[in-house]
Amino acid sequence: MSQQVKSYDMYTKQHNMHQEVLSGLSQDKKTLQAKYFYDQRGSELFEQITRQPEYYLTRTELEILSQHQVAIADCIGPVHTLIEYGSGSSRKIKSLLSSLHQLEAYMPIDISKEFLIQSAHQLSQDYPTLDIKAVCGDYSTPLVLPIEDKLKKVIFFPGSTIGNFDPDEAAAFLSRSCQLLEKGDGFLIGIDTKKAASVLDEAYNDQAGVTAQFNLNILQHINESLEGTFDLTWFEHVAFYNEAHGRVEMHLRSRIDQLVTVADQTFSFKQGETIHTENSYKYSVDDFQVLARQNGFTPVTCFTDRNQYFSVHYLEK
Ligand code: AVJ
Repeated sequence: MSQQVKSYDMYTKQHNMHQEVLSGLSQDKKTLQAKYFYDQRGSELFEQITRQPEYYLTRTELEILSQHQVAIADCIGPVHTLIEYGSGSSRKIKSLLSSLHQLEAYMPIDISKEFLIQSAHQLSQDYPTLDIKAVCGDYSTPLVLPIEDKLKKVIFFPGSTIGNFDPDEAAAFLSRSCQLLEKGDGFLIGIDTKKAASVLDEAYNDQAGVTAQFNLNILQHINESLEGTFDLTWFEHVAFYNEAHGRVEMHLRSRIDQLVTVADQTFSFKQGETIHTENSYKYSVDDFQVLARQNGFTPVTCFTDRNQYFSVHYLEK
């Protein structure tokens, strides 16, 4: 194991998950938070989603990052520490690690611990002089990070993952991130744009059924972590673009009337009733720049692909 990877565990999964899952399932309209997709299997399934032909997001973002690699590095300028929220497999960071000026340290943050640590060690092989601090944490809540204030920092938040937050949560998240930064520090964020419903519907309903497996896996994760009795064969994947709200919604629909127990609490499902498992909000370039300005940032540049399917914004505090 390499010396250059340090890890920090700042996530108390059992406690939070127990309370949040039970309260979500007790609502009139049952919900689960999207972060509970990401156990080891869920992180692997998400990796597979990113390789599906219909799921244009990751491919397009990678293309933007590599095409504009030099412009992005120049626009950011010298930077000491790069922080990444939801680093997953750390696949997107590579073009930045290679091109940013004077980078010394990389801090990947993810909720999926083993996946995070594996990825950090793998990355250290390719970047042997980089100081890597892997933080297992839930960035949807306030986090105190092991960083030094005076050195220039950039936060990287790719994948349009901010789209999983409702607009008011996204605003709170941006303003919390801004407080973590000093004047002159930056925020590089990937945002999926609004587009034809058919393109979005296909992206979240791939032919191979990987997104369906990913969605259902949240029930398996609950079964394993909270002694749940979900039978995955009695739920089905539903995903569609809700144009009025500018978001893709994912649900799990009960195929029958049934009872399910989680951590000694029993929940009843009517046939056709759904658990809302994810929102994935889409933002036009202007929408997002307004949101950024309202929460302490100055938009500097926005990079997109030729179809304007995806955008990467650089913001400064
Ligand atoms: C990782 C949150 C960006 O919302 O597109 C992929 C997760 N859900 N397919 C997204 C996801 C269904 C993804 N994010």
